[in-house]
Amino acid sequence: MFIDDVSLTLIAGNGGNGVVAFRHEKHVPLGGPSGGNGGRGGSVIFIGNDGLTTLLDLRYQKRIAAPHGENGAAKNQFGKDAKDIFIRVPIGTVVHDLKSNTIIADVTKHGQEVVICRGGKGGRGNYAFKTSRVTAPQVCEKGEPGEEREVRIELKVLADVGLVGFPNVGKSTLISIISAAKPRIGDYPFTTVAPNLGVVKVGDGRSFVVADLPGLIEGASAGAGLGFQFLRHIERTRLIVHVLDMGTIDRDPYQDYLKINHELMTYNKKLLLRPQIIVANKMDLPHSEERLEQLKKQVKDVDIIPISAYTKTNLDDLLYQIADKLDVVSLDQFQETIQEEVVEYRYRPEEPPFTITKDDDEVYHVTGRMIQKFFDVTDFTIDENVKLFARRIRNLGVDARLRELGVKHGDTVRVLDFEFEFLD
Ligand SMILES: Nc1nc2c(ncn2[C@@H]2O[C@H](COP(=O)(O)OP(=O)(O)OP(=O)(O)O)[C@@H](O)[C@H]2O)c(=O)[nH]1
Ligand SMILES: [Mg+2]
Repeated sequence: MFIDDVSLTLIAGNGGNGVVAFRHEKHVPLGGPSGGNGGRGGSVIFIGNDGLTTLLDLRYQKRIAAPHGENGAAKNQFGKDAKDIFIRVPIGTVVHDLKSNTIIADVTKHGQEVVICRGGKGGRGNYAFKTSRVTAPQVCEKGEPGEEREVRIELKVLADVGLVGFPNVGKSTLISIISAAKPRIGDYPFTTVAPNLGVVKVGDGRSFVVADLPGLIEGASAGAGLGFQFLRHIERTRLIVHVLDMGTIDRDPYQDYLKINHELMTYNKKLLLRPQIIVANKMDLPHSEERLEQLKKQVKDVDIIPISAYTKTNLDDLLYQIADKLDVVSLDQFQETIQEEVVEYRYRPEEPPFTITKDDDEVYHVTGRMIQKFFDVTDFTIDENVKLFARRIRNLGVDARLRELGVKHGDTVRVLDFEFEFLD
């Protein structure tokens, strides 16, 4: 719905492989293990940056991959860790994992780092497997694969300026003449049902983004009208421009002003700390001047800018005042008045280490998080490593469980997508 929304694939680097090696010493046949560990794969990390306002940098990318870790080497040399990839994203960036359909990150602060895809750990070389009993291990691990995710990235920072006010006061009319936005405008309440965004350029070159929001009514903070969800959007704007109708006979601008502020405050007390400007609109209509004088007496602490969106009067003054106000509201100050906690979620399903099911052909099938993890780091071309894999899954309790299920020596068992003979 809003400014930006991009989908792409992010891939962390694989860990480097560990190796099997032995020191060569004269007269010592196996001079002690010396295979080093692989290095860590690079992670893909998002970092909040308040200088960015769009996801444009990501728009034309389909895939971003971090480098792999280096393999270990003989003489117990560790492979180098790969460099992480840092992707700068604007504040308000929300990252959805498309596969699990969950939100995995919500970047709300400058400098906030969120690891989106974790680099794979390096595999251990045979030096790491040396124990007092096994002095010449032949085993090593492959590096773990880096995480890969399909993500949808959405920018939720709505705008610099939010236009608020009762329905029909002229919010959409205003945005339609100060920006290129083309909202529906109508002589009846609730013409606008979803926010419209417009980029406004000021005469001196400054620019800002304005959101025209659906009108609020009394009780909006409790869910009346279209209220509640749009109050959330107001929360994400830096400056509130409060539009009042000065010309329509049956409206009392001051009461309107109080009511809307009451709704804002009920929704989030801190919203009243957000800077406001009052736009006294419809100054082309009769009696508006008297009402303006009246309003100026009633509201003393907020700037009131009289305009007519209809006759396009005094709009330049309004835009300069908005731009000046925005210049002095720091983003930090704005974030302090956001109600939500800084959230940083990662999807961690509570999966069991393994599960055993029976396939259609009556073969037992072992799958699961830990099995996959051990599988990924095993180089099955090396006998010793296959044995290590077998030992590891036995330690998880897989063999015992298979035996309970009635599997006998020599039976076929499927582990992930591969078939093994069960040796008891
Ligand atoms: N006379 C006069 N009429 C105006 C002015 N600004 C807007 N209007 C009229 O007021 C009516 C409502 O305008 P909108 O811009 O749709 O109002 P809104 O605040 O966006 O209303 P909602 O979307 O329902 O919240 C339209 O008929 C506009 O033509 C103005 O400065 N003077
Ligand atoms: Mg409107």
